[in-house]
Amino acid sequence: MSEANPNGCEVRELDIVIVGAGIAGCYMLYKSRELRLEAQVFEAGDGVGGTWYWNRYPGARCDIESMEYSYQFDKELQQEWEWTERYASQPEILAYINHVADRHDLRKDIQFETRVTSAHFDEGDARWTVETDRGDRVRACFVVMATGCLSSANTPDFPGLHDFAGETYHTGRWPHEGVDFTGKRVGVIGTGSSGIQSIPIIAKQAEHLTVFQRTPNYSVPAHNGPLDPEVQKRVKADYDGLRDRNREVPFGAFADVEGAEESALEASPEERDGHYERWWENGGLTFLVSYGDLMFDPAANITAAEFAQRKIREVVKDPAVAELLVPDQTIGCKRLCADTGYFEAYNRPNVSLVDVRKAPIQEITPEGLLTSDAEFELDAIVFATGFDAMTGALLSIDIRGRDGVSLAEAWSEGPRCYLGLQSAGFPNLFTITGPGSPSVLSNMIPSIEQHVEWIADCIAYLRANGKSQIEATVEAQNDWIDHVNEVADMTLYRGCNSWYLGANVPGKPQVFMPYIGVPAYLAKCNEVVANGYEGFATR
Ligand code: FAD
Ligand code: N01
Repeated sequence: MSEANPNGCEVRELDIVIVGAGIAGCYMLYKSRELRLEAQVFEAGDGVGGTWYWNRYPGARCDIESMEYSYQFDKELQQEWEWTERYASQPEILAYINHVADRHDLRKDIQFETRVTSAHFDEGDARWTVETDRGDRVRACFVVMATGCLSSANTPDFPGLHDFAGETYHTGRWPHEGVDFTGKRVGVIGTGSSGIQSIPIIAKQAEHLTVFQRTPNYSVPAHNGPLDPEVQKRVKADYDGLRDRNREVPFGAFADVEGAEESALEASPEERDGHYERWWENGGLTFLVSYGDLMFDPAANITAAEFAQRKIREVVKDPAVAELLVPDQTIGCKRLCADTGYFEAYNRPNVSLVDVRKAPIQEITPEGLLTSDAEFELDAIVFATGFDAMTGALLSIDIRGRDGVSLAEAWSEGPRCYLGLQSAGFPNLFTITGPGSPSVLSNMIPSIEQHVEWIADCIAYLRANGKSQIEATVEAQNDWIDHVNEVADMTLYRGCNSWYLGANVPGKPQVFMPYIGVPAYLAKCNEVVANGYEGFATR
């Protein structure tokens, strides 16, 4: 069945519309085809890959080891693919996703360079009408938002930004042809993971690099390097076993790195330092599981924080610069970073650090940047200022559910979701890694796969049972949000101005968004299904 849209074109009737062609959207398309659904993906970029398509800044790579940061649904691919480094670089991950798209012939159902602008639910026939910035208008039973948790770039609205005479870049919107900073005076604003990965590389190229830091961050050396063929062989010999073990640990990764259950406070200071030293040498995010209570007990956390602070003071030669770089917050409550030569970069004569917490950025001038106590002449500014995380991409689409209520209205005091999969009042609309799911507090590819499979199973269930609609109930959603908050309150995650809380975007409601703990979450999702989609109303 079809009708004419306002442009006189035919309105296509589909089973499912998928928004986004990152890791989530690509797999959702694959699963939709398995269910023989007529599917269409819309993607704003001109290629697949999402995060790995957009974030092409120098030094971009994953900080979950490549053998674990990968799809598991295609068992042959998992055996065939050879990662070259312990932590894969952005070009390698992008090549991997492109390979997946080719291998499964995904592109023919993806419309690139097309941004979805609205999705409206029609209660009369229980269909969503989806519109794009290219004038497409399609109708579908189901809509899956695979729009990404970290896809909506956040560029602070500094006065004068548009009058800057030099070049500006955002790490999450990096030019495909790359950028040559040779001979340039470069400013980087932001010292989160993107800043920490790119600063050492930009420092080597630029004539002078000025880093504008608001909050200093903890970072553990990644100790990246070529992937040991023996590690690759061992993992591949029991890949499913590793994936299963990862489902039983809180972050959904590192199951084979034996995290300690005991308290940091049980060890003597000498034992503790030796212990931390070994974890520091192991490198990366696993430092946070070196003791069992680092994210639960402030006194335990301080021991790890002080160790990491000491490391900064040991590396950075100028004591005043070192003090500026030493964080004063709980370690881990902002996302821990993994770096290659980050603190060492500040020992270079062409790198300087500016504290914009003390003297905030006032404006961008045509020649550079003005803080409340100095002016800096710059040829290029890099915004490593992060994302409107978890809700930004969803709320930039005009989504309207039952009774014409918009998602923006429903989420005006912060996102409200049941299991991060659905929001009450928006039937048949699913979110992949939505707020209230482990998402950004987990190894995201397995979390994405679990969501895609849950959604596909749900659609299959509806069809098998002659039902056409599913919607989270308000009660189940409220109970789940209370539970998300109770769990967060048992930890130290709320203790700083992180993007997990929305604190990085002025005016955003501050609500702790991700769910902490993969195993409990998986058990809940399975229980909901076993109880006939408990907490959801079907009709
Ligand atoms: P995305 O990859 O963000 O894809 C979403 C897609 O939707 C994008 O292509 C976007 O263009 C498209 N889109 C959004 N809105 C619209 C619209 N309205 N219309 C059309 N298209 C739209 N996670 C880890 O677990 N481990 C890591 O090591 C790790 N490293 C990371 C490094 C960086 C630099 C960043 C930014 C994130 C990292 N992440 C990491 C998180 C990463 O985002 C996820 O692991 C994963 O790639 C998300 O995939 P996705 O498909 O859900 O979303
Ligand atoms: O963004 P961020 P990101 N004035 O929000 C500063 C993933 N990721 O792109 O902390 C001055 O962490 C802001 O300061 P403050 C990962 O999940 C992973 O770096 O808000 N400064 C902060 O320093 C990560 O957590 C990798 O005070 C301003 C920085 O900008 C997530 O993506 C690599 C400012 C933003 O840091 C986001 O990381 C990259 C202002 N007005 C990303 N506004 C891996 O290594 C913001 N800032 C795998």
